[in-house]
This record gives sequence, C-alpha cells and structure tokens, in this order.
Amino acid sequence: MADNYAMWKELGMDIETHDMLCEVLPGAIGDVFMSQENRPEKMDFFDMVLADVHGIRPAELVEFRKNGGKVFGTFCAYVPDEVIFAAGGIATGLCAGSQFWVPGGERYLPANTCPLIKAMLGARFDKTCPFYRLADMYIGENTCDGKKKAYEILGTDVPMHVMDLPQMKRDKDIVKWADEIKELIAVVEEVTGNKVTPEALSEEIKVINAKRQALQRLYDLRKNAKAPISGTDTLLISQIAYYDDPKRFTQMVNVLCDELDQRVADGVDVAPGAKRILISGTPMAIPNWKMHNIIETSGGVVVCEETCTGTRYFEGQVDESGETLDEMVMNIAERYMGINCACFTPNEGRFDDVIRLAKEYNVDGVIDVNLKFCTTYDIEGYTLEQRLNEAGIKVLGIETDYTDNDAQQIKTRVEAFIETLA
Ligand code: BJ8
Repeated sequence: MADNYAMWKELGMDIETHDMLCEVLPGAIGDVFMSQENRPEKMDFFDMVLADVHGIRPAELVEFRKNGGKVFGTFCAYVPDEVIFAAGGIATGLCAGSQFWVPGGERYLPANTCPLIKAMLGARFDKTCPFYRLADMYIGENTCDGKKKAYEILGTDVPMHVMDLPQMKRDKDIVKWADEIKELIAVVEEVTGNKVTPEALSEEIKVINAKRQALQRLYDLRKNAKAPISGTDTLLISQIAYYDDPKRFTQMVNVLCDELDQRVADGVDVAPGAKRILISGTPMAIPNWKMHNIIETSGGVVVCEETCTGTRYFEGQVDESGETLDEMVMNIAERYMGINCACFTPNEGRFDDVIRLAKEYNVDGVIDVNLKFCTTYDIEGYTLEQRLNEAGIKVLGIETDYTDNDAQQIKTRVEAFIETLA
C-alpha cells in the first residue's frame, strides 16, 4: 500500500479524494462478491486483481512506461487492441463504472448525460484513477454523440486520437473502418516510435484471438443447465479483460475454466432453482455490479450478457490467414464491424444476437438494461422488446444509473419478473 501511495503521488493523483474511493471498495467487494456461496476457487486471481485494482496493474504500466513503453487508454469494444500491442504499446480500458466519478463529470457535462460518460470525465479531471493518469494517449471513437463530444473536452487535458467509426455496415463502411485502423497504426507508430510489422501484427492477432477464445470457453460453460459460476463473478472477469495483460488474462481464464469443467462434471450448481437470465444492453464498466447483484439476490442467475462487457467483446475471431499488413487490417476491420452496437443503423444483427443467445443459453427471460440518457440503446429497446415477444421470450426493460437510489425499486420489479418466468 505504501508503494501504491508513492506511485499515486507520482501520477499526480488527488490522494485525499482517492482515499474516499478506496474506503468504500472493500465493503462493496464483501457485499457483492464474498457474500456469494460456492464460488470457484480460481476466482482468487480475479479477486486479487480487484482488491488492488489501483495498485497491481497500474504499477506494471508505470514500470513499462519507465522503460520507454507507451500506454493507450481506450473506451470502446471497437478499438482494436491488436494494433496497439503490435506497435509495442499496451492498451488499457479506461473503466468508468462508479458513481464516485459522476459529480466530477457533471462539472463539465449536462446532468442529463449518460453516467458512463460523466464518470469518464470525473475520473480524469478529479485525478482519482491511476489508469486515467498514466495513459500517454487516449483512443476514442465516434460512437454515441455524448462520447464524441466528451472526447473534445478530454482532449483539452490529454493527447487524444478519435477513430471515426462508420455507423452503417455496407461494404464501403468496412473499407472505411480499415482506413481508420491504418490511421491508428500511423498514430501508435508515431507515439511508440515502433513500426507495426506484418510479423508483429500477425502475432498480436493470435494473442487477442486466444483471449476471445478463453472468454468464449468461459461463456460456453455457462450454457450448462447447472450454472458452474455466477453471473456476478463472470462480469468481474469481463471487466478485468479490458485492462489486464492479455496473455496472463487468457491463462487465468483457462485455469478457471479447467476448474469449471470439473464442476460441470461434478454437477455443481451455484444457484439451484434460480431462473436463467440473459442481460442485454449497455456495458457495465467496473465497478458497476448493480444489476447482476440485484438479479442474483432475487431468485435469478445471469447466464449470459449481450453487452460490451459480455459477448459483444469476444464473439467473432479475426481471420488469422492474412499475410500482408493490408490483408490483416481488412480482417481486423471485418471482425470489429461484426460487433452490433446500438450506434449502428440498421442494427438488425443485434436483435438476432439476443434471440440466438437466449436460445443458446436456454434462458428463462431477458432483462434489457439501459444506462440513463443512453438514447441509442433506449430507442433500440422498443424493437428489441417486440422481437423478443414475437420469439416468445419474456423481457423486462430497466433503465438505471450508478446510484443506489433506485435499487430497491428495481429489485421489486426484478422479483416480480422472475416470478412470471415458467
Ligand atoms: S461498442 S456500447 S463500448 S459505444 S457511452 S453508447 S452507454 S450513451 S458505451 Fe459503448 Fe462502444 Fe457501443 Fe460498446 Fe450509451 Fe453511454 Fe454512449 Fe455507451
């Protein structure tokens, strides 16, 4: 801890305010994670990462920077990590899932902005997140209006590169995205001083694909009738995926999956009798565990997340057969443009995904969770609900934020929904 303080000071953090954040974390971890029964032993790695979330990984990144390395902070599942690692950099997600950062963001943004965006700005300007302090450059993307305008404000304080994500999925849009990836290559080459070679990119495509495969393996295990792991634990793993070292993360997920294989063989069920729930909607950045916690203490078990802290993050591999840089970039573009974010139109693929996942994971019902003021997901919720009704799948729509003000009310609604499930 003493070392952490030295590091946080060196990073120019507001130690006093940050202490307040550190004070609430152990209680939250105890309430949400440690209170669960029958957890897999191999969650211990992820618990350790969480317990020292502002210590262990930031220290590694600080060390990396001291040796000349460059760190790139990212905000979205569309930013291709492969490219950053291929330039010898490190990509790290910039989590923004805490209410703690929201008031800070409200000093810069209208109050009726999505909490994820407000927390992004609060974390940076309040100087209370080491990841936000240590990143040499932020990589944003034109997704929703709130994010893209917020990046303009962030860009006044930190070097920022914004990728122009097309919002349709025609062939010409995929070509355009490939161009954006080429531009990202040029940017990371300039910042790191390293060339992205075909050899390096090919290697990193494999590394990140392996990470996706490990997550797919974890999710496949959740398809079992007896849930070998809770949704809450899986959400934590998905959140850590954004910022841990990819090779170590892949290894630790596979170690956990070995244990889960055994649990499945032994018929272990972490939530006997619970109703199987698929969550769809907006991402749940660390430490936002609100909905999982409510559902899993109300007679449900979350068996899948159609979110960017879920299947949207890892489904679909980058084709590894590319030989030239151009071929690899095109393969990367195609994989990432397969993600179905609500900022796209039309976005039929997302409705198909939710219905497919509901069937694959044999769920009893879907809970569509929308962060307040996220217009794209909110509007898409209308059609999603219709499609699910047509498919005979029960759905509950929830709109919420990072506060606990509505937790009891949501719990009542979730309990009532779960009671309706056959
Ligand atoms: S690919 S979901 S990570 S943009 S910030 S859209 S919640 S109003 S995060 Fe996202 Fe990339 Fe899409 Fe995924 Fe809404 Fe808030 Fe915007 Fe948000």
